[in-house]
Amino acid sequence: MATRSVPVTCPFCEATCGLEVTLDGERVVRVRGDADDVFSRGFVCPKGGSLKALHEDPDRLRTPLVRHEGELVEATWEEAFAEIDRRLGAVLAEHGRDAVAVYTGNPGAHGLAVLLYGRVLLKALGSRNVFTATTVDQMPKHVSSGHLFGGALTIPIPDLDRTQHLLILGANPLASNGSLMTSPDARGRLRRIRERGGRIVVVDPRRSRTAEHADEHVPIRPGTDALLLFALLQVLVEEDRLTPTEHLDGVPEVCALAEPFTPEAVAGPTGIAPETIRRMARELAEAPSAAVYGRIGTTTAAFGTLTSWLVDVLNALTGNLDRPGGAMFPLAAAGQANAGGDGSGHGRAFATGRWASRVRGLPEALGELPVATLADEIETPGEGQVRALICVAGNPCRSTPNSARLERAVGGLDFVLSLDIYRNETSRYADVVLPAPSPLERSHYDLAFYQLSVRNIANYTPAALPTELPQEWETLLRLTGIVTGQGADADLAALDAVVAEETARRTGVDVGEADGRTGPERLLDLLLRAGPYELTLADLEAAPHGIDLGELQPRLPGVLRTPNGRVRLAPEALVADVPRLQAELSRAHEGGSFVLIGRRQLRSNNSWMHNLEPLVKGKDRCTAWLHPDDAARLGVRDGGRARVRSRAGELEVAVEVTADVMPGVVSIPHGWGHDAEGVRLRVATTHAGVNSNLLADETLLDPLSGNAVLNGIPIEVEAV
Ligand SMILES: Nc1nc2c(c(=O)[nH]1)N[C@H]1C(S)=C(S)[C@@H](COP(=O)(O)OP(=O)(O)OC[C@H]3O[C@@H](n4cnc5c(=O)[nH]c(N)nc54)[C@H](O)[C@@H]3O)O[C@H]1N2
Ligand SMILES: Nc1nc2c(c(=O)[nH]1)N[C@H]1C(S)=C(S)[C@@H](COP(=O)(O)OP(=O)(O)OC[C@H]3O[C@@H](n4cnc5c(=O)[nH]c(N)nc54)[C@H](O)[C@@H]3O)O[C@H]1N2
Ligand code: SF4
Ligand SMILES: [Mo]
Repeated sequence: MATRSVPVTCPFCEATCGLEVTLDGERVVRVRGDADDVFSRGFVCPKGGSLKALHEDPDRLRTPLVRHEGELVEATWEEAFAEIDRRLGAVLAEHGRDAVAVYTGNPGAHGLAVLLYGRVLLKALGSRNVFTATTVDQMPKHVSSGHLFGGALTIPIPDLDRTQHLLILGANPLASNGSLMTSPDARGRLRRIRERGGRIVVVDPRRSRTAEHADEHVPIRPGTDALLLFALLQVLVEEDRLTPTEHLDGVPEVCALAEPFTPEAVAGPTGIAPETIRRMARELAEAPSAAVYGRIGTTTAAFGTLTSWLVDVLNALTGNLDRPGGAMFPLAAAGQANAGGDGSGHGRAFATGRWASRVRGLPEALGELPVATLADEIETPGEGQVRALICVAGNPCRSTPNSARLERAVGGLDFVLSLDIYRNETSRYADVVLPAPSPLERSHYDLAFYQLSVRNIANYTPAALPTELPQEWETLLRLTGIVTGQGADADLAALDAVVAEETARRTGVDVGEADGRTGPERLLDLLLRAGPYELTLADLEAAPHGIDLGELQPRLPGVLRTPNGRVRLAPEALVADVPRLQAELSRAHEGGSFVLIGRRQLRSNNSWMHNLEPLVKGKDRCTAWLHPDDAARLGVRDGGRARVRSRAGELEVAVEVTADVMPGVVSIPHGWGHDAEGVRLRVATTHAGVNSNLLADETLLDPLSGNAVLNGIPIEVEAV
């Protein structure tokens, strides 16, 4: 029988790999890496390979669900939208806009629909109670980048393909495939650094797979990376080894701040010997090119924003910011806020805290509030109390701190709407669930992640298969119609035309240029035309395996948007947080106490994709790692069980005894715990695991960004 192959871009992580999907009619024969993809060149990981399993998963929703006499039952789209109009309309009419909270999860960032039309809905809704997975992830990096460079998405990316020295803190690209560093086949790219004589150093409380493949693994006590980075800077200052990049303000100030953080002063809290820190600093300074790179382990931490800042301070003061082989600014083809401008780098001052959360008074950042306070906003009565939740492509009942408390809160809401492809731990509380097409049934362009890429790339792939489901952008527009009082049958074409007009106005391109297109394709065409390469969607359609726009180029100062067009290396907001860090120097560490960290896994994707047999088969991976010395002291055996307790909650978990984790540190992967009642995840429930976010404490935050502390949580451990 005749089969055909079509290229699609994998939407599951930040690597944007090209996949080759072989189809027989509408049946998927196989999925493999697309050897012709200009960026990934055939690389694929187990998750990408399971696209077929996801597409065919019988538990994946194909119709809306509406709660009827307490049960979620299948319904038509008309019934579902009528119910939303009635129930959401009532909450809005009675309690106002802030009574409706929105949570947007991670897959929302990996597709055009939610990126382009989610914001249309948010704007129409006008609620201040906007939450996303960003505050359990990388908000500190956005806030520090906003202060330093004037743009929350102006994030320097390690120039992986040219660097001769890579210092990685709290990232494990061999499992995660890279984050805030779009780099398909991160493993191959890292290997080539060593092959060309470069060096990789990994700072991690755990001997991760990336640490195993590095030149050096430096174990660190969780939550103390900012101390280490300040100490590296202190050594560079003391030894007169600074070679600052141009365009910097605040160099003397930041050097003065480093003074108390000597290697000797930080050795106790970090657990890293002073001579190791001195050697690390010298290697960084002496490398022909170097990039310091920090990720989840450094951002989901109490000093997340300071750590994110110090990563870039070190890059800037070693002359590696904005130079080949250092940390550079990508230039994306579409939608990048820092791409245009007059080249002067001038912009408005970046600010957070334009409003505060009602209950805990936590500052807004990037127009959202910390998800760690969502339960407070639901539980606490008063003007502005949250009474309804719209959850878009997210599973906060597994992915956010003290999820047991959040579940109780969500369970008590007047109305919950979930846009999700599964009935899972969060959508089981919904009154209405609206599904989306499978990734094979929608087009793809990675609007967000090409802005964070190690090469400049543009790749658009159309839907591989037709669908009977509405596209998710249409669903979001329909909801926009509902929250603006137009009812469930608003004219979608008219609404979409308004969105296109608005995009055209913002980008300065005539909307007529994209004639003949609708939906995300029209918006993308406009954004490409307005972009720095002046591409069109037709150009991308003519290049089904992508267009390589070349290696990263220096962009200072034009990439900046600061009031004086210079990098603000010592912004007041960050400087003001340094005394809190300094207090850590004198904090005694109790012997025998434990902290919890996570462990991302190659065959997992946060809290989902656990319903796909190819990814979960084999032995139970949701285990707690415990160091042999700790295990002996506690009387826990390999394969035995432990009870783990924190201020927030407790759980019981199978233990793996391994020297790959530091003494005093316990590592449990997040996103598991699929044995809840009311879910339809028949495979996942048989590999349920435990939910580590029962232990994560919603009161622990990085104050500058509102990001939750998900690594370095104080716990107690005992044998069961
Ligand atoms: N303890 C701990 N917690 C963590 C982390 C950690 O390291 N440790 N990591 C954090 C990070 S980095 C992140 S990003 C968050 C993720 O947090 P969330 O985004 O809340 O969780 P996900 O597990 O990504 O859930 C995604 C949901 O989207 C659904 N989905 C998938 N594709 C689509 C689609 O096309 N359309 C729609 N509508 N739905 C879809 C899935 O079924 C799933 O329910 O978790 C965070 N939580
Ligand atoms: N296979 C797979 N890929 C994924 C995901 C997934 O769930 N599965 N999730 C995607 C998402 S949403 C994201 S945000 C990215 C995240 O991508 P990464 O940031 O690379 O995520 P992790 O693999 O969790 O790596 C974090 C590392 O930090 C270490 N760590 C913990 N605490 C500390 C600390 O205090 N200091 C230091 N220095 N290290 C610490 C952990 O041991 C771990 O090795 O991955 C993405 N890719
Ligand atoms: S690395 Fe990421 S983008 Fe590439 S195949 Fe795997 S999940 Fe997909
Ligand atoms: Mo994430």
